[in-house]
Amino acid sequence: MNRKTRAAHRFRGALAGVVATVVMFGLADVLARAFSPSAAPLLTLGQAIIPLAPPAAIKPVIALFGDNDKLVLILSTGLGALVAAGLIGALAASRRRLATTLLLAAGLVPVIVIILRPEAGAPDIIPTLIGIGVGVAVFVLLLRLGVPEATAEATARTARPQQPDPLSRRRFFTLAGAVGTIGAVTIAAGQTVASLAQEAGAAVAKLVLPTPAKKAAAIPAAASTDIEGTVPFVTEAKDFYRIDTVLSPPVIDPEQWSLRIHGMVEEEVTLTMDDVLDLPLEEHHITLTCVSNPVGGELVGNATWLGYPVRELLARARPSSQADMVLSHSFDGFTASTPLGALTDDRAALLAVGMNDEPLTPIHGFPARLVVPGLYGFVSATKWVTELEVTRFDEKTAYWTDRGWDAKAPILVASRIEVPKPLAKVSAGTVRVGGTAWAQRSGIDRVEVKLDDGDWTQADLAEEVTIDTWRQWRADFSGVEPGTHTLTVRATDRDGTVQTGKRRDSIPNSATGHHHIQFRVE
Ligand SMILES: Nc1nc2c(c(=O)[nH]1)N[C@H]1C(S)=C(S)[C@@H](COP(=O)(O)O)O[C@H]1N2
Ligand SMILES: [Mo]
Repeated sequence: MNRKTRAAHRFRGALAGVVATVVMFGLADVLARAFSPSAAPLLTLGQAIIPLAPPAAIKPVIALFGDNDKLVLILSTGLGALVAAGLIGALAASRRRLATTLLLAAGLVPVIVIILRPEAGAPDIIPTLIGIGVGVAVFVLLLRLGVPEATAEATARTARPQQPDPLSRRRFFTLAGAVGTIGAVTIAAGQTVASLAQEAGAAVAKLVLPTPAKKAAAIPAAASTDIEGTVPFVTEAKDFYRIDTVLSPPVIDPEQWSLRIHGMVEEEVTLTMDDVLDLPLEEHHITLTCVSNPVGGELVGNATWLGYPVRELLARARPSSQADMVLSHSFDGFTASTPLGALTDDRAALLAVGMNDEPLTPIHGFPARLVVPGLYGFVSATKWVTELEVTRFDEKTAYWTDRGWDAKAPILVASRIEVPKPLAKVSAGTVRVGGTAWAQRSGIDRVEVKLDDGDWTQADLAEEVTIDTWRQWRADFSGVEPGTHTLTVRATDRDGTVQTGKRRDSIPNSATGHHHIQFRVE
């Protein structure tokens, strides 16, 4: 066989491998929806990679892709699987049996991953097994139709009947393309079914929020600068940033949920959702911030949370005087370390069940989560919270602390420019600038903006709602000349801390630096 035919056969083999794998994932994913999402091979594979990935690689991905980090992970898992399948397929041009065995073995990897999941049951592997069966069959069929067995292997088995002539190039590619398309469509269908099912959220519908015993003060109109293009003062749940380590949020039945307060306490306390809903719940406006937010970034949101003060819950359990930390545990295994003091002082640290007059959505922690003013989410805002373990910083560590992040992380004063947008074209005359600043627990005292290398100019601040909410600001610059300009912003909190201009990475306790943008005056 000449080199060129050999290469062509390798290519056909690779294509057969890729197509078979697409079919396998597609079929298994769609079938998995009938069992449980944890039976979906692509999802479980991606999920299994998260704890293996070096932390140094995770946070940059979050910083780069923000809320899309999960999509990136799933796509790269899928891409990795396809590349592997392509290589195995190419091998089939010379070693058909070995290649088929390898493909089968590779298909068993997600099966093992699924079995190893704590919540997995035997039916969970059925979709993937069926997917593998059909996928391997597709592989064998495509090889038989389009890739003649290599001479050495074929002559060794002369007893076998003569092979049929391989399909023409065009026919083979059409066939492979058609089967591949069917597989791809199944994957898309599976994803759509999954997201619809989640939206339906039967579990969410079970939870009816009571009228708050203590309403939050209404948000005054003056809290917004109303500059077109600025981020709204209240973030809707659907626009609220999302950061967590699960690919699909756990859907928890509120009737099954409970919160256990234990550890260094005099009395262990367990509450059901009915217990929580019977308590006098309070509403508070609180701005939540992610430590991974890059300077000027969008991993920050402000909502009206409904919940019960953690302070009161802890008072029932009576923490030991030796304790200095609460390790909150999530249903999914995530943990956060919060200084005990931040949960017992007078701030509105909440066991939250509502967000902007609605129950929490599954991705924001349904049925219950923590919200603690003044601390980054990774050390305080545990979603799907199930346990509060009273302990000590020198005894227990939290999820991100084990991955190189600080055990304690108070939110630093920050500000960002929202208008004009980076590289926007603005007409000559007065340039209107607007944005948001935050310094939870302290409050924003001052925001200053600088045009090019000019002096810092004080911005006008919108009304403050509470020291735990972000604050909008605006500034006008008149007589700005045509050409390219830079705007820089910095904020100062009520303790007098001026936002530092020193650039620093977000690990281990948040990025620093001044946000600046460029724009053009026409
Ligand atoms: N169970 C769980 N809770 C979690 C996390 C997580 O990974 N798992 N991430 C935390 C981080 S890093 C942040 S910034 C906030 C984000 O909350 P949001 O997704 O509702 O905006 O949730 C926190 N709570
Ligand atoms: Mo975060």
